[in-house]
Amino acid sequence: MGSFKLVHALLVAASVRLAVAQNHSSCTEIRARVPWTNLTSDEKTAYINADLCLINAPAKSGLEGAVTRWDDIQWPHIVQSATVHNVGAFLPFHRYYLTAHEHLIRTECGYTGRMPYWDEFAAIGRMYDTDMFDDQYFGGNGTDDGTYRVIDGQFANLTLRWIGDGSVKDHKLTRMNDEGALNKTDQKNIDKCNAITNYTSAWECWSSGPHGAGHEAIGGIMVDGTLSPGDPLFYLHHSYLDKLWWEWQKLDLPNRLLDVGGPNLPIAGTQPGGPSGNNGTAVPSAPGVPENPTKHLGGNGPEFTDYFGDNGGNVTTLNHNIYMTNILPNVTIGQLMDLNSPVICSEYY
Ligand SMILES: *[C@@H]1O[C@H](CO)[C@@H](O)[C@H](O)[C@H]1NC(C)=O
Ligand SMILES: *[C@@H]1O[C@H](CO)[C@@H](O)[C@H](O)[C@H]1NC(C)=O
Ligand SMILES: *[C@@H]1O[C@H](CO)[C@@H](O)[C@H](O)[C@H]1NC(C)=O
Ligand SMILES: *[C@@H]1O[C@H](CO)[C@@H](O)[C@H](O)[C@H]1NC(C)=O
Ligand SMILES: *[C@@H]1O[C@H](CO)[C@@H](O)[C@H](O)[C@H]1NC(C)=O
Ligand SMILES: *[C@@H]1O[C@H](CO)[C@@H](O)[C@H](O)[C@H]1NC(C)=O
Ligand SMILES: *[C@@H]1O[C@H](CO)[C@@H](O)[C@H](O)[C@H]1NC(C)=O
Ligand SMILES: *[C@@H]1O[C@H](CO)[C@@H](O)[C@H](O)[C@H]1NC(C)=O
Ligand SMILES: *[C@@H]1O[C@H](CO)[C@@H](O)[C@H](O)[C@H]1NC(C)=O
Ligand SMILES: [Cu+2]
Repeated sequence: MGSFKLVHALLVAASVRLAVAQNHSSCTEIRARVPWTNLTSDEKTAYINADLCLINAPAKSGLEGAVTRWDDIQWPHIVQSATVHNVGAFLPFHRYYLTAHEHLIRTECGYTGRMPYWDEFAAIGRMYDTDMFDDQYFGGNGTDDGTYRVIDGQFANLTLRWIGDGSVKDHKLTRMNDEGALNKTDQKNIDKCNAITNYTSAWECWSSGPHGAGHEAIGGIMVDGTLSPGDPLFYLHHSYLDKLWWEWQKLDLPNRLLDVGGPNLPIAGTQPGGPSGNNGTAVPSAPGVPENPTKHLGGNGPEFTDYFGDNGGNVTTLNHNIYMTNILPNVTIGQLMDLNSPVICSEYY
């Protein structure tokens, strides 16, 4: 087959896949997202079991080094680490990433309940007034023996594989709780971000404020910018952050369904692997996190920039391509702006 024909066949195959996926999620019934504490105990158990199902299922991605389906779902975040953080696509990418995880637990692990988020605002000053960290659910803090390994709960001794450069080095799930970090999502910080009337400044407000709250309150793997989805709590935290963005959008919905912006390449020096972040200096690892390689994946390689779709510019647009490896089809940011529209089809309560 000539190369033109091959490309054409690939494009046809891609567009058919996209159509099927969109038909599949035509959004006849909007799915609810509720605080973890509002799930019924049956839903809580089913949700934990669905994540365990991914953890125990063999990888399907074909990636060298991937052993489980949990490794597969961590991969989109690793392979694009420098392309989806410190950029305008930060929030849209993570919105779609939540849906990718939801898609896997529903279609491959039989989860039928509501999706939980961690209500971090409600947890300020009483982080442990919840059953979330109990033995039957996510488990608690890491050990105090200097390894910070999680040794209780349903994810005790969970083995993770990827490190930041996409190579494999087995390590255990770690946590190092810092309850005070939840204050980064207090009323003052939420009000500050909500007072901003353009996305270009608002995304930075969440990124530098409330985003840190849940990551740092849990600690360990959760504070590693690349590897954090290794902790099942990641999805509950990012769902809370996504809710903050959606609540801001709803303050002026018609305009904010169309408002994106910000750089489409990481701000220089903010991310290893980014345009000038990759200056040969390894970012020091947080305690309990595997050694952080100098070079993270993503950034400004042609395999990413050719597909940005931002009309050749350096500003993130609605046309920007969001990539979920082979878990869900590529979509544009425009398709992710409305939480109630077919691709996400969800609402926060
Ligand atoms: C998707 O749904 C539309 C409208 O119902 C239909 O015309 C189309 O053939 C479907 N596409 C696929 C790939 O099933
Ligand atoms: C969690 O563990 C870390 C490190 O072992 C420790 O500094 C911190 O105080 C612990 N937090 C709680 C709430 O026990
Ligand atoms: C986790 O590993 C520790 C140390 O190897 C071991 O003592 C403990 O029994 C393990 N826990 C589970 C639930 O596997
Ligand atoms: C966080 O807020 C709580 C409740 O308002 C307060 O008790 C605590 O001292 C604050 N912690 C930090 C680190 O600011
Ligand atoms: C966006 O909002 C920020 C903060 O309110 C403001 O400083 C900036 O000028 C605004 N940018 C545009 C393009 O309106
Ligand atoms: C895009 O590039 C122009 C020209 O170099 C620069 O003025 C602008 O600040 C850049 N925008 C972003 C979001 O990086
Ligand atoms: C390299 O970048 C890091 C941030 O990623 C910065 O802290 C460091 O100072 C830079 N080093 C040099 C030599 O520019
Ligand atoms: C999806 O996006 C990725 C990276 O941005 C690109 O490499 C890939 O070819 C795209 N896939 C399709 C089917 O367009
Ligand atoms: C969650 O539970 C709280 C406390 O019982 C209740 O006030 C709230 O309405 C519930 N929310 C949902 C979405 O069920
Ligand atoms: Cu992330």
